[in-house]
Amino acid sequence: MKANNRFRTTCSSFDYEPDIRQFPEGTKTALDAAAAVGCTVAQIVKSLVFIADDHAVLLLVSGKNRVDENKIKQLLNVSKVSIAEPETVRAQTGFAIGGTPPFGHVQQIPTLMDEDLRDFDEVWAAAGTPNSCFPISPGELLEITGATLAEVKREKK
Ligand code: 5CA
Repeated sequence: MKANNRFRTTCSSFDYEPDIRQFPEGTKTALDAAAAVGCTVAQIVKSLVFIADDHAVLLLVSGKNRVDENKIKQLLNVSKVSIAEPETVRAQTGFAIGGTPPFGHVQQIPTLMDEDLRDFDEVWAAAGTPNSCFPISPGELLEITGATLAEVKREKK
C-alpha cells in the first residue's frame, strides 16, 4: 500500500480523517513544506525520532526550532539522547525520514510536543510521503498523540 494510504488507513482505526494535500514540488524538509503549503516554517511540524538511552521517543518540533538534547535528557531523566538512524525511524514508525507523520505509526511511541506549536490555530505535518502534508490544530495533535507539552528548543545564539 502506498504510504499516504497506509497513513490514512491507520488514522481511520482511531476515527481521524487527515485532509491530505499533495505537493508535487516536494515537502521533504520543513522549509520545503512551508514553501509548498504557503505557511511559516514555524507552523510545520517536524516529527523526529530520538533514542533516549535504549528507548525511542518521538519529538514533534516546530520547523523553526532545533532540539536541545540536554533539555530532553533532563525531561526524560536519561543519560544519552541522539537522533535515530534512518532505518530506526522506519522500523519504529513504518515511514521514511522526510515523510514521517506525527502519529499513525506501526507502534505507539512516547511523544513530546514543542510548546511553540501552540502559537498557531493550525499546523502542518507530513502525511507519510515527502510530497504530502495535512493541517491539524495543535490541540488535536496533542490529543491524538497523547504527547507531553515541553520546552525542547535550543536557544538561538
Ligand atoms: N516532510 C517534512 C515536513 S513535515 C519533514 O518530514 N520534516 S522533518 O523535519 O520531520 O524530517 C526531516 C528531518 O529528518 C530533518 O530535520 C532531520 O532532523 C532528519 N534527518 C534527515 N536526514 C537524517 C539522517 N540521515 N539521519 C537522521 N535524521 C535525519
